[in-house]
Amino acid sequence: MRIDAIILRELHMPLVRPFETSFGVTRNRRIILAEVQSEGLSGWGECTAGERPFFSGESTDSAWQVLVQELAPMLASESPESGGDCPGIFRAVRGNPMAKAALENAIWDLEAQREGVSLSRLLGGVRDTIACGVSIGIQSSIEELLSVIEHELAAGYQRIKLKCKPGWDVEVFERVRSRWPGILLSCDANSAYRLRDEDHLVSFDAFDLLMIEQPLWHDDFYFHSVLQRRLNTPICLDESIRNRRDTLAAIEMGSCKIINVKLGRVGGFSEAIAVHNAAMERGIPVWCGGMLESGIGRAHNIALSTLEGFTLPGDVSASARYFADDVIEPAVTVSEQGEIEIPDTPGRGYEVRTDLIERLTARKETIREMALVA
Ligand code: OSB
Ligand code: MG
Repeated sequence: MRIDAIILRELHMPLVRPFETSFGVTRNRRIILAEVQSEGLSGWGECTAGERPFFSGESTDSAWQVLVQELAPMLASESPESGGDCPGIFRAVRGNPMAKAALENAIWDLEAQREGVSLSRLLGGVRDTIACGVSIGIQSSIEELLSVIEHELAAGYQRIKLKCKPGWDVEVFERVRSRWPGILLSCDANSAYRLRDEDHLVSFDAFDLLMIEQPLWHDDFYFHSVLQRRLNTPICLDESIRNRRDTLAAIEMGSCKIINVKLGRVGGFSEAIAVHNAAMERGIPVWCGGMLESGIGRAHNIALSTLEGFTLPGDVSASARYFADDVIEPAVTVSEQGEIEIPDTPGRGYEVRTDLIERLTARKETIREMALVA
């Protein structure tokens, strides 16, 4: 496909409520969207970098720089046939997976539109609904948390994930479990613990958690394998898993029993499918993580979640939990059974609200192939 133009926009989108993790609080998202125009069609992708480099080394500003200076010019001078060509096109740039994913995923969206199939179908998805869970941030009190959980369970969500950190863990789990003994409950530490906390982490086994997500260092496999040998609760790796090789290493070492797949963290749909396949072949369940995405990234997460190995409820939930006004139409909604229905129209399956996007845009850059001067 010929690339006519790549339009990068940074949108400012306030969250409906602050989201607190062990690494900080997010109130206002600064989201980069990539629009790739080709032969009359627009493909859209989202960069899931955070405002500050606290989840990974990427941030909105670092990704913007790499997209404008390096990745968009590289893509604009190529004619990819499919999203699967993008990792090769971007190979010279090390790291920066979230920036790369914004462009690669836009090409997958374009490809699905050109083929007249849904993105889910193009990826090889096998489901027409997906199971949804919620990730609940650290709250100002346990009472407050209990009321948030009550609200999410009433809405139908199938799994509750609690953000945790030292000082916001066992007491919280005790109160939640005594109120709801049977729900699917998990926790996510975002690397808040160290090996000296091993006995403390082993005490989490009392709460019948579905998993403990990324308890130790963001880049570690070995010490997670040591911890996993002492824990009955499955460890799920998020931050550590950057690609298929990491997936193989983690499984072989016994660092985890479950994997969280995030499109941005692994650099786009190609690598996400490779991670999924490697895990599924080895009997390791995966689920789709979230990064407080706008509707574009959310639509992509929904399509990814339809692959066969996504057997656990993901952190993919309704648009309204994040934003008063989402950039897609219809907004993502979740049924009383806690499911999202997969759209079957060509491409991402949700219309892009370009007027709203223009209003939310704080900076914008258009990249075209450099005209050859005779
Ligand atoms: O670790 O899964 C995480 C949000 C921002 C950064 C990291 C994470 C998260 C979430 C929220 O848990 C998932 C979501 O609801 O989008
Ligand atoms: Mg996580």
